[in-house]
Amino acid sequence: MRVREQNLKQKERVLLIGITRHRQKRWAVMESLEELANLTKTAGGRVIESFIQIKQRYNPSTLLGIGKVKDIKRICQELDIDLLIFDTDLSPAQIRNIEAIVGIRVIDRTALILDIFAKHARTKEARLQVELAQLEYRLPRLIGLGLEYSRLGGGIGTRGPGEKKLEIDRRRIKQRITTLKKALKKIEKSKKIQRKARQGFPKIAVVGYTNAGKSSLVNALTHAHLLTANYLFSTLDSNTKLLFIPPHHRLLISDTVGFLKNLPHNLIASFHATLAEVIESDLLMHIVDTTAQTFEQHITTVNNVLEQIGVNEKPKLLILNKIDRLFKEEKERLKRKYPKAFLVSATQGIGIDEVKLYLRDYFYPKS
Ligand SMILES: Nc1nc2c(ncn2[C@@H]2O[C@H](COP(=O)(O)OP(=O)(O)OP(=O)(O)O)[C@@H](O)[C@H]2O)c(=O)[nH]1
Ligand SMILES: [Mg+2]
Repeated sequence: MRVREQNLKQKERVLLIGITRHRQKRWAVMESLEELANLTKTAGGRVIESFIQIKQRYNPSTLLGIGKVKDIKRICQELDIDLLIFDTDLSPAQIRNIEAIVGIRVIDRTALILDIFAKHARTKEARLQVELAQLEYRLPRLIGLGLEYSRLGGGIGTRGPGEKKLEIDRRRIKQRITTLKKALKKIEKSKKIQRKARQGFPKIAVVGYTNAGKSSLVNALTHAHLLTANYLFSTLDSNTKLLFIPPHHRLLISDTVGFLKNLPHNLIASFHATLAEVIESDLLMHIVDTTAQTFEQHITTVNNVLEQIGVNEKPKLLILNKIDRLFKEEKERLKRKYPKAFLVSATQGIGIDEVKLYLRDYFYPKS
C-alpha cells in the first residue's frame, strides 16, 4: 500500500485543458480530452482534472485571456498540479507566456504524443524515427530562443534525444536531421532488399487506430509473439510475419504503427520507413476496436491518414475487433451497418479462420 502511494506521488499531476470556439462542439472536445487523458496516462502522468474552455476569440499571446490563465494558476496551486497539457497546438511564445503566469510546465498534445513515442521506441528504426520527429517539431520552435530547451529538467514532454542533445544549436539540429534521414534511408533500403527477397508472396499490411488490436491480430493469424499492450502506441515500427494458410499458401503480413486523431504531419513523414510496408502492400486490413465509444470516428481518422500517405485506393478489408466484449444486439447492428466487414476477436480467436479463408480465396482464387 505504501509503495503504491509512493508511486502515485511520483507521477506527475496533470491538468488538461481543451478549447473550443463553439458551445455546440463541446462533445467533440470532451472526446478529444478523454483521448488526451489516455495519452497522459500512457506517458506516465496522472490526470487530476480537465477543463473545457469555450472561447470565441483567442488571445494570441496566451491563447486564453490573462484572467483565465490566472484562474488556472489558482487551480493548479490548489490541486498541486505539476504539468498543464493543452489539447491544442501552442506556439513557443504562448507556452512561455502561459508558463510565466502559472509557474509550472506547459506542453501541447503534439509534445505529449512525441513523448510517448520516445518512451516506447525500442528498435533502432523506431528510435531514429522518433528522434527525427522530435527534432522536426522542435526546430521551428527554437527560432530566436537559443537554448530554451536546456532548462527542461525531465518529466513528460522532455524525453527523447536527451537534454544534452537539445542544447545544440539549430544548425547542429539541422545536421542531425540530415544524418537521421540518411540513416533511415539506409534502413529503408535494406528493408526494400528484404522485401525483394520475399517477392512472390502477396503482402498484407494491418493498419488501424492505436490500441485497435493490430499486433494481436497478426499474432492470432500467424502465431507470432508480437508485443501487445493496453496502452497507446505500443508498436512503433513495422514487423513482417509469414502467414501460412494450409495446405500450402504463404502470405506476408505486416504489423504497423497505429494512427491517432491530430497526428502531426511531420510525424507521419518521419515514419516513412515503417509505413513503407503499408505503401507496398497488396491489401490493407483495417482493424477497428469496436469497444471504443468513438470507433466510427477512428475509422474516418485512419482513412484520412491512409489518404495522406497515398494508399486510400488500395483494396481494403474492414476487421471489426474485440467482439468478445459486445452484446448480441451490438454485433447485429455492426453486421447491418458494415455488411462486408469481418467481426473478430483477435485475442479469443473468434472469426480468425474466416479471415484466413477470405485471404486464401482473394489471393489464390483458383485453388
Ligand atoms: N477483449 C479483447 N481485447 C483485445 C482484443 N484484441 C486486442 N485486445 C487488447 O487490446 C489491447 C491492444 O492490443 P494491441 O494488439 O497491442 O493493439 P495495437 O493496435 O497493436 O496497439 P498499438 O501498437 O499500441 O497501436 C491489448 O490489451 C489487447 O490484449 C480482442 O479481440 N478482445
Ligand atoms: Mg501494436
